[in-house]
Amino acid sequence: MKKLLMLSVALTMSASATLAQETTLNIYNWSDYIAEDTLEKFTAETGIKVVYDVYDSNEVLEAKMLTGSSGYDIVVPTSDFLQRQIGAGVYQPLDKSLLPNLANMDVDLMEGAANFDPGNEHAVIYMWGTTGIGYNVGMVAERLGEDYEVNSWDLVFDPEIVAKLADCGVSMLDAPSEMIPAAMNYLGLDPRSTDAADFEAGAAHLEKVRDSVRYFHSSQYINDLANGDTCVAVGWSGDVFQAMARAEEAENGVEIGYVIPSEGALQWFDMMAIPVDAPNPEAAHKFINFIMDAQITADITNYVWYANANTASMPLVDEEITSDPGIFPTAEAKERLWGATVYDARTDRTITRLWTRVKTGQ
Ligand code: SPD
Repeated sequence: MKKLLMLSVALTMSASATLAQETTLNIYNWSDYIAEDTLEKFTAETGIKVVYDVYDSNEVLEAKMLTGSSGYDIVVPTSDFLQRQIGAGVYQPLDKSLLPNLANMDVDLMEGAANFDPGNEHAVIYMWGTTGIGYNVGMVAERLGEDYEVNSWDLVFDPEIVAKLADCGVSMLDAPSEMIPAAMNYLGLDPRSTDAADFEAGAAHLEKVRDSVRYFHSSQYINDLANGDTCVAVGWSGDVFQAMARAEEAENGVEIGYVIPSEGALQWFDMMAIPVDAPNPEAAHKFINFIMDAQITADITNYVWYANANTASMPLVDEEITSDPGIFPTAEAKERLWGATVYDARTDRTITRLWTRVKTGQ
């Protein structure tokens, strides 16, 4: 009898291990946005295999989500895109009973995210950051003078200044809903405006500096800044810090700075969400809960240099990161940050059309 019981326990165990191993979780996340060992740890803990794809643009993710049947279980849209996609019925409500680690999350930041997803019904903050300017300290000083203080959008939006930097390589994000409002803000207009005339003005200003921009791309600048192949990039906070870290590791003499310009900048939240047609929502909930573990989130922040919204993780995050105002902005800098506007389809089309004109001149 005892032997029979042991056999049945052994069979049950191996059956559930096989079942777990057969389960695959399909994740679609931003590039350069996870620690080296996160997925390995998740598989070791749950037995769930992960297939992990990356993108570097909300527009690319949105196109896939609106088409449907993406096959993904977890995706990570930015909060403004998330809101529009929730409206289109793209995401399923979270089952919070499967997410006990929600207790680790920062209440204020989750409340901020709830502006885009009332009650945080569909998504949890993955990481957050700002869109500012990364620059090569030496190359910029060579061209603008040792005393030039980099603290303004002038660096990329003043046609005379950016022209002096064109030879060492200036890049901008290929992100129309960020670049055009940043230019509007520089002109003294409300970056959250949805007035077509304001978008026209922002785009027209970008056209004035277009000839000084080497490329528009949203991930290539990390390596280019790190290697000294470009000298200025409008970029996302953590990505610029990753460039700094890569340069330091390479010991190539490249020194990189990141600034949240004095005129203000966009603050954004990237959100983990489960598509309505996800093949494996149960495993997706397990993954979201796993990411909200204090140590796992701290490991990610320590690797990708992005701020997280997990209060319990903070004591485990390197002090070099928690004390850096480029990653966790000061209260004074926070006053100058603006949140993204959710655009309706018509406004979105206007922005896309203007962006083509900025990039191609047509
Ligand atoms: N390499 C990770 C980049 C994450 C950027 N998130 C997008 C923010 C859009 N406002």
